[in-house]
Amino acid sequence: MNNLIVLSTWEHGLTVNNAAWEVLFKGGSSMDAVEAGARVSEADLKNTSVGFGGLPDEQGYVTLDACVMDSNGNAGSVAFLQNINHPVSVARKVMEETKHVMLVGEGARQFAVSSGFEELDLLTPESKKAWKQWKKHRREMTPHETHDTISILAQDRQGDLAGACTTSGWAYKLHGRVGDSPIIGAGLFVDNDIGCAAATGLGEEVIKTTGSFLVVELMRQGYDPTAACEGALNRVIKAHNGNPNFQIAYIAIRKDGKTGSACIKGTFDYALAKGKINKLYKISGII
Ligand code: SD4
Repeated sequence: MNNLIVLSTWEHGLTVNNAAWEVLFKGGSSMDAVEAGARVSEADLKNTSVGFGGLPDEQGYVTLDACVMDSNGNAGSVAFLQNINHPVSVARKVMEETKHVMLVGEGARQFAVSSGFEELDLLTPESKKAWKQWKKHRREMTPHETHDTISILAQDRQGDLAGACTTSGWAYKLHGRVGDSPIIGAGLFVDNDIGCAAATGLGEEVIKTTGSFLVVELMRQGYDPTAACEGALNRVIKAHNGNPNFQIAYIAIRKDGKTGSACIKGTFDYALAKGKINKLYKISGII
């Protein structure tokens, strides 16, 4: 029997992990676990980077990105989705019930509604107030400032791996902007023979380096999970002449259950549930 593992981004990963762990503990699959975990964050009104209560784009629209990938290499994703509370579950439905991997915008919304998802206004009075305040100065925010994207990875009793990402993305982004979180290979990648990885931080730079895929490929080459995360970050650092002024962090689980993480600069918190202990870890940047 395998050790159960849940690994997720940021401090609120602790509550996310609890929900995922409960699923694993009852014998559920890693896919069921990561979806259950991600949904906790999506429903959390205090989290202004994910789902309901997420900060809007510059025009005041909350637009959501999410994806899932399972142990069979199946993937599903939604991007620029509006008025639907649980994009991670819509992404799973895209994976399981369509011939496609990715649905975006109005088409994704229509698919969600026809699949029985409830429509609601995701802009809370608090987020609306913050957006109105922001409009007065229009200062550019970085994902590092509004950094609560949930990326979650899990390994179940069978040793099978799965992952999910869900976010409202870069606060006050251009209308139509899509980040790394719904892009398979960028925000998330799972190879059940090797391991899985997921990202948080400046999505544009994660996309340009196909970050999570790269972390998994480095593990395939023999890098340990933390070294693989560092290797992927070093590509970004090199592209920015050794001194990028933004944050990216990766989390990774190798097939043998070893976990790892790395971030570019400052600090990054991740939550790891393993061997019945669910704990927050703080790491420092590699530059
Ligand atoms: C994005 N990667 O949309 C997301 C933002 C993020 O923590 O991770 N924030 O670019």
